[in-house]
Amino acid sequence: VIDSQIPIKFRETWKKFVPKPFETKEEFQKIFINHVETTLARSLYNCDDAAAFEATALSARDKLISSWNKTQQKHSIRDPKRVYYLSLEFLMGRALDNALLNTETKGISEEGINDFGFRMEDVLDQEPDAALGNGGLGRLAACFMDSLTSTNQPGWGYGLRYQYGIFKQKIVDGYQVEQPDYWLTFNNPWEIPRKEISVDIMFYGYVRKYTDEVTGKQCKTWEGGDLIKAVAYDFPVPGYGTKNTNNLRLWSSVPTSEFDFQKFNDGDYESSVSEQQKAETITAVLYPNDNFYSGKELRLKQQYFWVTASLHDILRRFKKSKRPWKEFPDQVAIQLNDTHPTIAIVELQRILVDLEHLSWDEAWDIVTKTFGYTNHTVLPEALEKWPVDLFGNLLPRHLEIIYDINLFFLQKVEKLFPNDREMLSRVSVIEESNPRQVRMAYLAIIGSHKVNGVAELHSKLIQTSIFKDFVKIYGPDKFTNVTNGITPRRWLNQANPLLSKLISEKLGGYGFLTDLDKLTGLKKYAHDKEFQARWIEIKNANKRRLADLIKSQTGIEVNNEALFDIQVKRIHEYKRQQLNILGVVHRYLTLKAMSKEERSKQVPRVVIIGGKSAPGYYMAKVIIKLVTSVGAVVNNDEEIGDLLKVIFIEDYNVSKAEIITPASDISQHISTAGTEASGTSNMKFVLNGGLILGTVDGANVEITREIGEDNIFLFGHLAEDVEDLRHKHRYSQFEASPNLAKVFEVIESGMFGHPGIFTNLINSIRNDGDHYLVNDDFQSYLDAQDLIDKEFVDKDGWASKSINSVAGMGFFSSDRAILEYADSIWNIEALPVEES
Ligand code: T68
Repeated sequence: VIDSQIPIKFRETWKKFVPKPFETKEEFQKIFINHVETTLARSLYNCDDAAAFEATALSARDKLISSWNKTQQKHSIRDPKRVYYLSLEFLMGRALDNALLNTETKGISEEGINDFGFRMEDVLDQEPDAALGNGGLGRLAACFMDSLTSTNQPGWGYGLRYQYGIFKQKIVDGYQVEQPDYWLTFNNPWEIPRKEISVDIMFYGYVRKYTDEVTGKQCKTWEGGDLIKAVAYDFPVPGYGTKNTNNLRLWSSVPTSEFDFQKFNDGDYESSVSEQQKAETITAVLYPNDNFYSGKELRLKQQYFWVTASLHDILRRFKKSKRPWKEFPDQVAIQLNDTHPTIAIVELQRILVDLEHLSWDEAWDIVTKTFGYTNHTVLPEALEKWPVDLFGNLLPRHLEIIYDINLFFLQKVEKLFPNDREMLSRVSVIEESNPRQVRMAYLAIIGSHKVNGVAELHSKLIQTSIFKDFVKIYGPDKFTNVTNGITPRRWLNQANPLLSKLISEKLGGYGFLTDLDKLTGLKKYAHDKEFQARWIEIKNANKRRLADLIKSQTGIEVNNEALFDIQVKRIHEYKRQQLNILGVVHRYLTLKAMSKEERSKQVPRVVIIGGKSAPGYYMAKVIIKLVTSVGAVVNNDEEIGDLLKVIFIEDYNVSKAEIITPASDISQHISTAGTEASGTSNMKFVLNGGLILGTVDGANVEITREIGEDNIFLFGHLAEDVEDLRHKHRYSQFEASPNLAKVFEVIESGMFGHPGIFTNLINSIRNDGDHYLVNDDFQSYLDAQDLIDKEFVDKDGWASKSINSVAGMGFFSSDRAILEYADSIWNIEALPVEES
């Protein structure tokens, strides 16, 4: 066998025996049993739900691998320009239901396992979530993988294979407690270990100067550091309505064999084990912060490890084509999901200059044409800055290159703005603080050809605030917007099969799942009584499904007739769960003050809040405690009964979101204006027929435009007012809105437990400048809630709002977002693998 290829004369035989993916129930059953009996070494006497899950997943995987192979073969032959999506987080959730639905084999496989006495629901429930992300950013990457494949884009994702995903949240005595999420306890049927694909990654070491013997040029090389090996694990990403299957490649760290061997020879067994442990820690655990930067060396190691392994892989693929380096940007687009992979810009420049010996300018031209950078936040505490010393110690050559990139950049700025000294220090990649810091966002802008925000308002904000100097320097064309989206496959078809089916009946098939604009066809049914009735019945069924989950997790029975009011997302002061729960206390006080007669006229509510706090985020943890404490009082107040329930959903994650999202009447997206870059759960809730209570922030603005302002409950100050309000707080006395003052009073009276627990939370609003404008927006929030109560009574009116909203959601498909990236940033084209 030459060049690892089977000789031509044997290929016909080979092709004859290439496994055929299952198409019928019987073929599925055959493969399923084959996996139970051989892969799992079990039998019909020894096959529980867990084994059934594994065998079903392996059967689905076989099917995916066969289309994965075809896709990769086609890409190898045609060698199109590809995009590489670099993300430290991929919040994929469960894969089995998605794989079966996307390959349109759920029906036959369900019948297949039913014959053996299994229920699909129980089997799907065996799968642990792949929770390799924190929140919106990681879930966006997962939706983008689905859309890349479903729109046939040649593209791969690159990330890290953490052994521990985001922690599991337990509520103990009303407080959040974290438990490790070791998600790899059982075999992971979805991953294909590629132990043969490995890259040695260096850390620390020093820079050596030398003169090139051939050219006589002064060169630099980085050497003498510790080596750690990255090995590849591949995850097939199924698309819907296509034979394409893309790849998500996650890297795992292991010790280099060289290192081991030497230690072993020296008889130093113990320390060879400690090397092993050191290597494994790099990809051991996901950092559990959302929208917060913490400058830990291990985090920088993760970033460099991942980026370098990925770039190495990308370059190897490019080199096979034997094209000249200047064609690299015609073949490769790399998207930076936030600043986490920014070091890729420096690493590529280093490879091209130090190892491939291109001139600085040639190399830099290639680099800047290759990268695009997506910004996900304007919050100052979330912007990555690395202390120069820490950086230079771990990556000495990279720090030098950053200095050079910065020098050339500042020279350019000086030419453009010769009299503006301040500008130079404002835009320098190095912040002259103590300690000095490397500003990763600035480096990402300088090294990319396009910078985008994730919703219109956010993209406008970054251009006028944190990056405004860069707009002056580069002109407006470098900055653009690509509004986020969500995949309708998971977030409608999978999460809400009943609604998906009803829509397909009306629109003549499931074409809307790949062309979401087709939903406009629902408009004409918005006032159709019969359709409204079915619409409402589906919402009720989804509410019952959530009520069952609540019952099983908390023991609390909720009234299905009640208005389900949901806020699920990471707990963060800027997302303002405190506003929600303070509003709940106000509602409780109002109900308590009513006569029985008045009470009987009120709309019952179930307030559902869920989400994780970063383990070290004190104030977010206090907010959780307030929610659970209010729940403990309200839920046991017999006078109130079903009129108000307050539920905290423990351990909110992707698979719970699939139950929760279809069940809302109202969901809350109430961030302080200008702080939530986009939000994506807002899109998920509306797509599932829930209405929104929200601020004029992030993608809420565009959702309003698409569905009509009569179909959304907006409140609060605008982003343009925020700066003035904060300024005012610094110089004038706090004036509590009377309703908020009352709420503070009862919390301080001890109604919800020892008031000391909540002192700091109340003080952050009353005494410390109310940075998130809780007080400023409080009355407006209560007014919006009153309006909701009023409108909810009119069931048909509400249903028509809901139908019209869904009809307007086409724009928020992540397919649309991916096509915008493909067109305006990546310059790539779809390459479908035809039916064979
Ligand atoms: C979110 N960001 C935005 N960050 O908050 C949200 N941060 O508005 C937006 O819709 C979403 O990104 C997608 O664009 C995050 O989720 C993080 O999780 C994160 C992780 C590490 C460090 C900083």
